[in-house]
Amino acid sequence: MAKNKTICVLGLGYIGLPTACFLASSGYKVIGVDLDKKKINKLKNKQLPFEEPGLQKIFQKAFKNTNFSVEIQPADVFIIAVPTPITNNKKADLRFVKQAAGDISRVLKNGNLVIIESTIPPGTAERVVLPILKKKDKNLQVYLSHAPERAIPGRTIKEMAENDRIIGGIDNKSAELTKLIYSSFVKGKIYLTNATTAEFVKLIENSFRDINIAFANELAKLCDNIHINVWEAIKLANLHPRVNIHLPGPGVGGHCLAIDPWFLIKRGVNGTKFIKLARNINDSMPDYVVGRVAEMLKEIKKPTVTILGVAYKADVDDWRETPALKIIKLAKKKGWQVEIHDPYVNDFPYKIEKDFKKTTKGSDCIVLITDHDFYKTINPLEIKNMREKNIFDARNSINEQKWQKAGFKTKILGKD
Ligand code: SAJ
Repeated sequence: MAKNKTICVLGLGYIGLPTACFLASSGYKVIGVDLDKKKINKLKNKQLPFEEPGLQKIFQKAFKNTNFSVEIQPADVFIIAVPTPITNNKKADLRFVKQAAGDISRVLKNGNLVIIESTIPPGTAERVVLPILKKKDKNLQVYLSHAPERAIPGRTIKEMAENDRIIGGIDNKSAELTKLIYSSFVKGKIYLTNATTAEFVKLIENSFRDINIAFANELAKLCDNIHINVWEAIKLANLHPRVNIHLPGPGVGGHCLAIDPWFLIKRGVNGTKFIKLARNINDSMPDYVVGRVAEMLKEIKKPTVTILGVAYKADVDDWRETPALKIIKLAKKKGWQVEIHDPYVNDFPYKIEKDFKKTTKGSDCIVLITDHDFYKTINPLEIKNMREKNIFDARNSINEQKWQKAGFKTKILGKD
């Protein structure tokens, strides 16, 4: 597709914004649309609304080819990159996708291409989005595809350019046209299929990882019972050429693994027992962590705990679906006083202290939830203001000997 075409990207979040930047810096005219006025104003002022390694560089390169707006505008190609949350009863909440499709339908012209990046349940492009796009005119020629993203937060820019991609069209031409757009910046291979298969593939990728982590979490619980070290056991098992067990932790967070498997679970004819079981195991981890910490604190009346890290994973500022939130709520329910530290996260439901030393004052236990690199720089010898020196590490991130030498009683998840 000629680079003089205009591409309108709806939703300027962790995926939409980098995608818009990649397309604009490879020569397309891009209109970035987001309902958040504050975000649009920031972008217009050349400021990024969130941090991601490498984003600043492509944002600067893209700026001259990009317009930011809260209003949809006519274009040749539309990319939907809005969130798909889950409802309270764990069904895909397609509100934002439907709204984006409705907005596009107002400006859609014959021969336009619509690409859905947002993660959606199988069949959504054909059965939900297409009818909305054609609502006004059933005879309108619309090309429609699903091009699910595969980039991991923290490495989004690198992976968006380098990973292979799957593109599924409602017909061959839709898939081919989408491939042309993405090959302007994707260096990996692009494989074409139909829209429903692409929707399914995205969901099984994330479910695979969720199930693998659930297995690791179950192993951690087992090892606590058998009194061996799960981290060592997994490392040794992974030396087998066909074994690749993921790592245990305080639970699975983020906007992908904690949500996407539900889109499959809800479609199972007789229930998708395996995927659901994995979700339940991972969701049980915050409770398990609090139980282990409670064992450490059983002699202490009205304990104070210091939570280190509320981001859903290391070195990001994203706390969506973070297990830390459940852990904090459970700790408070037990009557513990909770102090919270995170070097990156802001706008959290609870107060986050940025000065690490303040959070350990009078504390009875440090509970390390997110293994930010920052925490590896802490010298335990310098922590002198705690009431009791305990640390529970849910990520196997600390140097245990160093902390023990500094007088700490240590416990590591799965290493009892
Ligand atoms: N986690 C573990 N143990 C592990 C790996 C991760 O407990 O061994 C936890 C993390 O701490 C975090 C959660 O799982 O709480 C998810 O983190 P992640 O790094 O596994 O994945 P995300 O959610 O950041 O990104 C995933 C990726 N999917 C896969 O690797 C299959 C990414 O490629 C997708 O693009 C992204 O979901 C998405 O947007 O769907």
